[in-house]
Amino acid sequence: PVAPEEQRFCLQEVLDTFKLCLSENEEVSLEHYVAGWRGLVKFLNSLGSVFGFISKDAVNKIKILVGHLDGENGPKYVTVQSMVKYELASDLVDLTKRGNHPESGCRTLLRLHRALRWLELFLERLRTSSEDSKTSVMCAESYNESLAQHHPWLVRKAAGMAFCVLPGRPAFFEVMNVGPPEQVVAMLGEALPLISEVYQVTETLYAQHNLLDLP
Ligand code: 1PX
Repeated sequence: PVAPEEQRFCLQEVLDTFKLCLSENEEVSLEHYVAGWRGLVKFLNSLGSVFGFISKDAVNKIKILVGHLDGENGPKYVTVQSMVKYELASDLVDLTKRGNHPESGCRTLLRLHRALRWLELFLERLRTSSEDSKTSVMCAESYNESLAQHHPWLVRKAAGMAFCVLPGRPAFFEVMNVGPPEQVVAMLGEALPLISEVYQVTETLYAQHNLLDLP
């Protein structure tokens, strides 16, 4: 049985949230960034409980960021730019080794930022894939080129095992609920430049402040 239309998850809507992230002056809205991740987690959960350990970590990080947004210094967390400025100026970031600020916005967002690079690579592979391409292979290749470099052996191993049970391309496109494959490809073509831009703006900001290796 198919769920009523309004309750069905649609990946297009999720990717659209990333559109809202960037303001005209190239600032990244933390609220929309977090909303985008919430949607992605929902999608991941719909793929099955094997991915639970991945979505759990993402949910954790989302919660930390929401905590900052809703906290007494919430206004400082409106954009990623203001967050970086505020946390650095107030010594709220562990810069070289883990210490008093294991839940800084900067280090927490960095983990999601690295995962966004995985998403970019994976979606690009999906977009240009052919009918007989394997989602598990595309996912693993994207992971190895990005996130894996920041993960210890055990996490890489567990991730690799989870990738193996990803549904095949037709079923995967189905869950995305965007329409026929041609429409999925078109949607990805529109969404990807926006995701790339959010990634690049954040990457440049973090590089400028030497924050790309936060413990
Ligand atoms: C059409 C495609 C849409 C797919 C949407 C899928 C959304 C995936 C969301 C993944 C979020 C992963 C966040 C991981 C953050 C992270 O790197 N955390 C590690 C480091 O954090 P720490 O606080 O310890 O410094 C943490 O150790 C992570 C543990 C969990 C394992 C992470 C494996 C990541 C694999 C990412 C690929 C997802 C595969 C989804 C298949 C569609």
